[in-house]
Amino acid sequence: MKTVYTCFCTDVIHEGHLNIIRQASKYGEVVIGVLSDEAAVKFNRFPSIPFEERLEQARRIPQVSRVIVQKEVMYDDVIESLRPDYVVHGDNWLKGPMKSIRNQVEKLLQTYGGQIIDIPYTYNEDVKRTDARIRERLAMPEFRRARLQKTLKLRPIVKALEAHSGLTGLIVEKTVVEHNGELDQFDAIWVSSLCDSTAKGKPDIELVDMTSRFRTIDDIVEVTTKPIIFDGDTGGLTEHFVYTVRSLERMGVSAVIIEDKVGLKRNSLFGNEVTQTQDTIEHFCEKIAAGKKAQLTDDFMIIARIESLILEQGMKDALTRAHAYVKAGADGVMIHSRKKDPDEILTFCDTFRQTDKATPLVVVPTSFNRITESELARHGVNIVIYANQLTRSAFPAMKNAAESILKNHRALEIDQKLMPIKEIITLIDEI
Ligand code: SPV
Ligand code: MG
Repeated sequence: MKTVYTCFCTDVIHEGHLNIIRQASKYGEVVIGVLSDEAAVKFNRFPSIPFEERLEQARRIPQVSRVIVQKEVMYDDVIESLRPDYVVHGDNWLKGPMKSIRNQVEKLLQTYGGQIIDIPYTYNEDVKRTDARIRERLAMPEFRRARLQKTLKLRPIVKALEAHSGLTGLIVEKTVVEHNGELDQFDAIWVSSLCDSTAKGKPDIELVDMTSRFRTIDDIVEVTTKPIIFDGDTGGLTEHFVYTVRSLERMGVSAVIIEDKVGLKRNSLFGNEVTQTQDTIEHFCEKIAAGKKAQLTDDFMIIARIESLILEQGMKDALTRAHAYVKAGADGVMIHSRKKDPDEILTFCDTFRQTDKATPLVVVPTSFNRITESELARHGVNIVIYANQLTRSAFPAMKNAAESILKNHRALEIDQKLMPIKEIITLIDEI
């Protein structure tokens, strides 16, 4: 009896999957691999049902003789231990980033004469509806809000990228790359005050009011499912911050980060080049505690951002504040720096981790951008935020297009640098 292997990364088994199994069973005994949560979040959508349930669903399919766990996106371990005669998959893996998985499977099977069978993917109304329903479920506020804490358990380091509109939200949501045989994607969306303000043509001084910031969140939540980390600036008055916490929770935001500054807030990357005032430990702790008291769900996180290194107040001050803020109820600590060298950030993380092994640490490596995610993770960092790169990449591209049209009195010259019209009109899915 030949062995036929297929791997599932789905929450709902629909007609398309059953068709693959039916076809597979014609070639031999069918073994299904269910992709682990850790592997699923790397390149596909976040599982909306527990792993055990996904295993159970696979076991219930009549033609399946065995269900195993596939722990990696790539099939290497499974192929080595199972040595299937056939690997069956929907032909949707013939294009896009999934093609690299297929190429690797093909290479492995060739070493012993195994074969791939590509089954035409079923795209009917029922399958489309099922797909849309899973997406909708992931976008529900209850689910999205809880997802950051779940992701923190599944990822060695959670990667957030800035979004300030529906379109940039879609980029964070949908970008998947294959690199060096690995597939990867972003885990969360950072709603930056700098980029949200910049997109509105305003300075980053808490001028864009909360109602307007919430509109940006609305635009993003309408088209995405990933967890949102909101840049709450100073949090404003404590009496106002408690309302902000409730509103963010209601919208399905997972976390707010507030910084320990008072008065006119200026962007941290100015450092002491402009006047910025740090809050007292006591007052900021009160704000954190009030926010925690106002919070209604266990999912939401209030993360305290320490500006001591930005304002050159020293490492000792930064660490004292970190421990005080955690004691006041902060669910995480963000430490910021505008140095090119990551040394002070790493010293902070190492020292903090000597006494606090659990509280999530967040960094924003805009200036110290040479450091890699795995190095940060080794120093105990849990969340890395790429805070402004989409805005900074789009602005020069748009300016260049405007200048080219003005110079040439037509759009021909810039056209080759632009996204084809056909692509832009198909970028957005219609329901
Ligand atoms: C933001 O993205 O708005 C931030 C990070 O607060 S920074 O600009 O580095 O202060
Ligand atoms: Mg900000």
